[in-house]
Amino acid sequence: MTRGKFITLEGGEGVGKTTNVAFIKDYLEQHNIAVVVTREPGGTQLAEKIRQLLLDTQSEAVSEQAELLLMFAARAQHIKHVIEPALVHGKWVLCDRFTDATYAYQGGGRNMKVSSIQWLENWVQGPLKPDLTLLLDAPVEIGMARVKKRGAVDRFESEKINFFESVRRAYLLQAELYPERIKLIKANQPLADVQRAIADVIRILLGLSSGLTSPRHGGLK
Ligand code: T5A
Repeated sequence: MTRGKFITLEGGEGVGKTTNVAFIKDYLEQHNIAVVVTREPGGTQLAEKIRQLLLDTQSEAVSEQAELLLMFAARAQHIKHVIEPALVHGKWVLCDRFTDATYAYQGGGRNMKVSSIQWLENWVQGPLKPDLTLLLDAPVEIGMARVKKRGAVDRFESEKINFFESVRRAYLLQAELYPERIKLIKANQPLADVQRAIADVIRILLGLSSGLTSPRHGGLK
């Protein structure tokens, strides 16, 4: 059986990851692809409990090391019980955030050593890497305004603007380092334009397009 593809969606707070996961799922299913939609931190019972601990604003102060290790503990569980089994069975996995988020938030936002993240990535993931990552990018204030409209904020969303600027810079650095895998989508445009740009990229992965992006959409770097 042909192994499925692993697609991740990344970006700062409120850039539209969850909205567009639903769009991509529909798009792939229209092309008769079986898709498993999941998210990080989370995706299994245990990993969802870890997510609650990580996002909870009431808990005691979380040390940076504990935060990093909890992210990878959840990821180890998620890979073993959800991601790998789906890929092996030929399903495509569509994941709302993955390890690029760790480079962005713990590496960029918390200023933790990239070498520690790399070590954990190699240990937990082995050779597993996404086949495609869509990085939705928008100025921090746009994403935060969308998040605040939604109501209560979680532990990460309560951080200061500088934290999110560092997260954004770290994401853009990841995109520069891995241009083959990470495709940058401008998220501060109307949703229909964002989704046209996403569809352009997905078509390439499906082998339905020559790889040329319509300049009209201007969303793919
Ligand atoms: N984290 C995670 C780490 O620190 N390290 C890690 O390794 C990992 C994996 C998880 C938190 O954990 C941290 C990062 C996060 O802080 P989360 O829920 O996955 O939290 O992430 P959030 O960014 O908080 O998710 P959000 O749901 O807030 O944002 P989304 O999914 O990007 O945005 P979405 O789709 O919910 O859209 C927000 C609003 O904007 C509208 C939508 O309709 C919605 O109302 N919208 C648009 N409006 C106008 N124009 C557009 N183009 C729009 N696109 C969406």
